[in-house]
Amino acid sequence: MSNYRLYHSPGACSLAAHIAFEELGIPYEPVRVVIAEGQNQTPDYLAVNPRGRVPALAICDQDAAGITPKEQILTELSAILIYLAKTYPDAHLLPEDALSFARAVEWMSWLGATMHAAGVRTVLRPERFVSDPGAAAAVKTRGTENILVGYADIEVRLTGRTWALGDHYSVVDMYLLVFFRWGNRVGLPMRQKYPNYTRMMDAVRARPAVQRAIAHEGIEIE
Ligand SMILES: N[C@@H](CCC(=O)N[C@@H](CS)C(=O)NCC(=O)O)C(=O)O
Repeated sequence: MSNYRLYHSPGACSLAAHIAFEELGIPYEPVRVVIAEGQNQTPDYLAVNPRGRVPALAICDQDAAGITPKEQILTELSAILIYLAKTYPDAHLLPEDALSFARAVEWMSWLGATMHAAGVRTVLRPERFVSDPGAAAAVKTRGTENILVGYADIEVRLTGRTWALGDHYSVVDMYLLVFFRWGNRVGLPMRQKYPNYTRMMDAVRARPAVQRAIAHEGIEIE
């Protein structure tokens, strides 16, 4: 029995956690919760994560005697990525020194809050931001303008870098792949418009662990 169950939906932000598990090569059980089919709102899944969101990670530790299984649920992608990187430091999925670690948190906070919650979501789910259905199109238009500013910011920040944090591949690169895919999904010409971002994501996609996660989810990046 593995110690972990990762609840994920194909192509959702949970892809980054899925990749992290594949990179670590540790046993885990991926559990598919297909958002497009409403599986994130079933009583069974709401018992796991009452927020009805993915990813969620079930961590099944044994007590000191190794007998009684105890289970904890960790939500929020950034928290899960940090937990995995800290639990398996030999994989070097996050830097040790304070400033570089903070730089990773800076990236993930901005991706999660600005680019995801206040950005791509306004484009993919504008109806959630207004009660008047007639206003949804305007939310989507403004949201698209906002994410274009965000993608331009990413492109500038990745200039001249091998990976987002510099010389070392990290969970931030996995998280960035989610947004590269979403950019394509909302119709942005990612490959033409963002060459630095594309070059880095090509390197991420060349990794066998990333290819396994993508194949397992059955998704396309472009
Ligand atoms: N802040 C959360 C956001 C999680 C989230 O919203 N995940 C999306 C998938 S990318 C989801 O579960 N959406 C389901 C819904 O909005 O109903 C995190 O970073 O984990």
